Amino acid sequence: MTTDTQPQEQIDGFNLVINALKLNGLDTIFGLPGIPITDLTRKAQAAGMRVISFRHEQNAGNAAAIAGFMTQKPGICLTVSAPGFLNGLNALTNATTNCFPMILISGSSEREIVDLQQGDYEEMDQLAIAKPLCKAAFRVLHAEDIGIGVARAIRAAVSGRPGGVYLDLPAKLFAQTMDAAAGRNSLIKVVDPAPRQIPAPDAVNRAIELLKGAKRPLIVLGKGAAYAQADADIRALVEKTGIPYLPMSMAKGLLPDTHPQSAAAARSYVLPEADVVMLIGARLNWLLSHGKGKTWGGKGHKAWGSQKFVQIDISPQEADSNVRIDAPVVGDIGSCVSAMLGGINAAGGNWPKPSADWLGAISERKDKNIAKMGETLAKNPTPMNFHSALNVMRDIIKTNPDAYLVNEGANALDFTRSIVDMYKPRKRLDVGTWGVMGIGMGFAVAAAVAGDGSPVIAVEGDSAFGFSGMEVETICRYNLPVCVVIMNNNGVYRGTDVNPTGGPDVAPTVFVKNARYDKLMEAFGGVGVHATTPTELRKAVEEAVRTRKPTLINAVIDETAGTESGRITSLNPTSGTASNRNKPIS
Ligand code: OXT
Ligand code: ADP
Ligand code: MG
Repeated sequence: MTTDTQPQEQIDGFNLVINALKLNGLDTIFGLPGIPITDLTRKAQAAGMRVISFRHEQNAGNAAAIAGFMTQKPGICLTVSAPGFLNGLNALTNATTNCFPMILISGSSEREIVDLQQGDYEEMDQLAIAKPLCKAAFRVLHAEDIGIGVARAIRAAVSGRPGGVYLDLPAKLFAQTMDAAAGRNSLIKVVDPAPRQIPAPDAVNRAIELLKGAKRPLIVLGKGAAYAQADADIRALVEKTGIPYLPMSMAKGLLPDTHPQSAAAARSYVLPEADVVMLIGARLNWLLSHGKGKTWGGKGHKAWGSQKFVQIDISPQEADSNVRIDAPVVGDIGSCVSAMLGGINAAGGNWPKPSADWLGAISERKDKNIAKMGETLAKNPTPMNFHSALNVMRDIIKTNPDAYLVNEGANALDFTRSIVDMYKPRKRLDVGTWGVMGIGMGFAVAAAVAGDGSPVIAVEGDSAFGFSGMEVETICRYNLPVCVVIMNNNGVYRGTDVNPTGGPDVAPTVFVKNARYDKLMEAFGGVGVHATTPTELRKAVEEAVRTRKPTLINAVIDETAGTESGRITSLNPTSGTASNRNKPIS
């Protein structure tokens, strides 16, 4: 018999956080334990959540970010206070820059001590530091507010333009208890976390009219289009209009790269020549040369100043950020593309297909570039170079189109992007908007854990790999089907720089020559392979894909093969002139 004097069932902060996440279908935590969140990781695992423990928080954060991109659910990264929080913050900021939804949850020190700056263990005003670097930041002080805090974080991460959210949970919160029934009742299952945003019909009509009048239209697909998971409608829009399209790096595979309308192999031709460009989930930032300048023809080019832009984007502030947008269509890509399709279908057989001249000219450029690349790929030089190694990766992805391809580096990135065709959406995961090194192993782990079960191949520059390389232990620990291929050219961009003073230090871009990265994988029980020829590389990657064993292949690349900064040499302040690169400041 129950009496008033019997203690009520209690629930603590730990369990409220776990239950709030689980209630919202967030069943995986990428993190790194320690004070004050060690028990949170233990209890989360005990409660059936997948807890993936990393060796550095930045990698856990990158995993959470890309899991968010792949699933449209915010990826969860969990860190300790101050230093752990700061390690995670890099990934949170990168996620926000890339419009990936994630929530960084960090334990923090006692508010009273932090605010009086009395020197607590790992003292830091984390909320204030996170605020300018992410989309939203919240702190929860009372157990009864945990449900609200988690709900707000979820909504902020995935609604509108997705991004990173910081959730600050002070140590004291976890031990707070409250009545269990009231606690359960305080949790919120978020209804419609990313509400559709229907575009205004007049905006859709304006865009359709502009496209209809185009002589040389072009569609640019960005990673926002990949994120939106409106794959079938986007394909229908491209195919029904017959408009050539250019995929940005992480939109490769949204339509297969072998699609006849892909203009990827004629990039430098189509950007300046198009008269109407429709951007779908792509910003006119540096990756598109801000929509102006030489890439777009520049002054003197016949199209200069007369190009028109349609931009489909969920952010109303994106339009006009770099050039005039003549027809902004604001809404979620699924709704916008479906509305555009409505207008195109209404036109029926009257929809004007792009002129044969335009399509013919693109085909000509494409064929030329593809033939040129074919010739280069057919060569088999000794030592192996980027092309002969990536020719192998190109075949592997062709026969395993479901595999995820993680990619970072400079030459290792740029060559892979243009050589390795993608066939399925959201399979190419790379350095994104910031061109940031260090996403490699975090992305690879997330693709293996939060993806569709397909194997993961990470093509890494040797420098790029170094930023997250210790996570090969994580890959082995969880026995993930990840095959890391290191394009080892002995350094950043190439391995041939010399110290002009003749002193004992090597040049800043050069690493230990002939390093055996494969041994690193072997140290943790994975498979390590040293590959010096395309045949050895092919055999090793095929074996890794077949067995799904954690594998690292040290692909030895000609150290003279790379170029400064890959394809973005022009962004270097001392651009191009190798001769003045070594000169000291006088
Ligand atoms: O039309 P044209 O004729 O121009 O031809 C184009 C296409 O039409 C054609 N193409 C094709 N031809 C035939 N067939 C097919 N299928 C085909 N597809 C395309 O090919 C060309 C090129 O096409 P693309 O690539 O589409 O066009 P383009 O002009 O290159 O596009 C422009 C861009 C800007 C969109 C593109 O270049 C791009 O996306 N670039 C991204 C670049 C980027 O983000 N780079 C990474 C940063 S570099 C630097 O910052 C690095 N750091 C510093 C650092 C960083 N980043 N982060 C942190 C935390 N710390 C430090 C470091 C340390 S890189 C780096 C490490 C480098 O060393 P590694 O050892 O890791 O790497 P290696 O260089 O390998 O040694
Ligand atoms: P890329 O680097 O591939 O060119 P960007 O990251 O520059 O792509 O651009 C992505 C754009 O997509 C952002 O402006 C973002 O607001 C937009 N976006 C992201 N998700 C959606 C969505 N579901 N609906 C509409 N726009 C979206
Ligand atoms: Mg290198």
